[in-house]
Amino acid sequence: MKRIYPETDIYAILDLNLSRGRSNVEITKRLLEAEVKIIQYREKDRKLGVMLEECRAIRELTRAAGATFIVNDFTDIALLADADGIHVGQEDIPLPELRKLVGPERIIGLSTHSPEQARAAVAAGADYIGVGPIFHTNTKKDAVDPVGFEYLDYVAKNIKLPFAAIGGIKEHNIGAVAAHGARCCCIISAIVGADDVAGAVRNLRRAMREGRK
Ligand code: TZP
Ligand code: MG
Repeated sequence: MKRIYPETDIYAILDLNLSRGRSNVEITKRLLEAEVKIIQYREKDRKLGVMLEECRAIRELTRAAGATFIVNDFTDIALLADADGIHVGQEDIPLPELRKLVGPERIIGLSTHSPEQARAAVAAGADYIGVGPIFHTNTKKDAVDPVGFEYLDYVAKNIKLPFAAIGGIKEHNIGAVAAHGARCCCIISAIVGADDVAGAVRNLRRAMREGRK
């Protein structure tokens, strides 16, 4: 069965380094309490065995809660943990090749930074795209320069795929991102770095609703 990329407002990405001593499983529980419907596992330098174990635990929790689970970069871990999908960047395995590995049913997400990349993502069969970085972020060390609202406006107007705005999105600026047409925002530090993770999600949602008006 084709996995569903849900229509939702917040897409949370896990990051152990920013989680203030709490495990990815612990943060996942807080996110699910807050009814977050998409969670991505994005660890770059943990042991593969540890990643698999964590992803299996997160898979069980997200499945029980009816949430979508995406794994960044590691196709082997995504398949072994039965994640709903995989998220990759522009310099990773090209989409047609990736599709051969993950099959037609799993979700493929692709990070994009320009109108050309968005159009290419549609042509290559992405199920959703990341759009950003909208603002400066310290979370991703090799992030390209912020694309600002111009690219977001382009996607909101011209691209039919679901998309999530990403990069430096916080409570004080998420309203503006929503006002520029982002129905879903992808967030790391402002969520996993918060003392009260569920409270941070609530506040982000409220600010997003205000921005849409
Ligand atoms: N891709 C583009 S920006 C980014 C990623 C993974 C990091 C977003 O993290 P934050 O903390 O929400 O700025
Ligand atoms: Mg990548």
